[in-house]
Amino acid sequence: MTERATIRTDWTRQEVRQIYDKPLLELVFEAQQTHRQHHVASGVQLCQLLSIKTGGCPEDCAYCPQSAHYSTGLDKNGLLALDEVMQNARSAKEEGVHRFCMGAAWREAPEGKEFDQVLEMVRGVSSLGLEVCCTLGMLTADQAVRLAEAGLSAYNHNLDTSPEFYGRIITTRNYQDRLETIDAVRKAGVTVCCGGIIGMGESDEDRIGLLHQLSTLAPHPESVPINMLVRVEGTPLANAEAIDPLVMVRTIAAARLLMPASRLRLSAGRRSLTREAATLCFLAGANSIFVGEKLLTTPNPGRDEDEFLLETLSLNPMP
Ligand code: SAM
Ligand code: DTB
Ligand code: SF4
Repeated sequence: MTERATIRTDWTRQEVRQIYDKPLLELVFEAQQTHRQHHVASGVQLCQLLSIKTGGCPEDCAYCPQSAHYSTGLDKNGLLALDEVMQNARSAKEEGVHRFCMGAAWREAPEGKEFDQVLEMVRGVSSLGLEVCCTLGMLTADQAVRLAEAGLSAYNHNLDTSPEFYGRIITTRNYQDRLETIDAVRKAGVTVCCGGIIGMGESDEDRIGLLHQLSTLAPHPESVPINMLVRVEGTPLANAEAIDPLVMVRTIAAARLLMPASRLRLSAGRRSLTREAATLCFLAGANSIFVGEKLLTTPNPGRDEDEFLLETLSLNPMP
């Protein structure tokens, strides 16, 4: 390996803008160079999602099919039983999945019996030798510690967009709430998974703002999911204008240069990317994907399709 790019958490917004605004081919080239200094170029992490509590969420996130504020025709479901979660996790493991991520449509993780059940799920999944991640909404410091003790590897909590655009997407919580949960996760010794969504009608400057926020978290989130909005009928963003896939490529490449050692996950929205666009995302530094027919509630490419893609690109799933 050649000399590694230093990892900085003191980026100015102007520096982030300069990187984001580079000519696309130059940006992707530099991102791939940095990628190779910090990662095995042919490696990809496969993650699988499971919605352990679906729908009826009190938050009003404009993109989300699970918000109780919108009628999306989604079937609601209370907390799944441990058995069902374990069955899912076992088959994910058999399919070569490396990280299993459990998501719940909560504003904040509950106290009491339900939280104890989640801790059981974390213990169970971790006992299979899988990395285990949860995304349960806001956490207290104490809940973060209890999740850590149960064996949680990572906690997903996205900043979603720039601080300026945030209020246009969500009104029931603020940016500071998000930062506080991320801080609690970090202090509990759990790795942080934090990223955002593009294609919500935000501007380049908002994407720059998001990247600036993520890349000045110290230390950087170990994993950064970049989601492309999945437009769901019934949500306020159902008719948002489709985003140019090359904006996704640009955002990933900039993220790679800003956070050289983080794992960048090409997350929601892959069904709207061609094989060629996905290839450019990998070239720009993406090295993780969600596999399986479903994300939390919306469809994802099938396993056959993904295997064909990884084989074509000679990408090897992390053991
Ligand atoms: N309720 C918890 C929370 O919001 O933190 C956890 C579950 S929530 C569904 C997890 C993440 O999924 C959100 O932060 C958002 O970034 C992403 N997400 C939700 N709906 C999406 C959509 N339609 N398209 C793309 N990403 C989406
Ligand atoms: C993340 O950033 N993307 C995943 C995971 N973290 C939890 C969720 C995507 C959800 C897409 C909409 C759905 O399937 O409900
Ligand atoms: Fe609730 Fe999370 Fe969906 Fe927002 S993104 S409505 S918090 S489930």
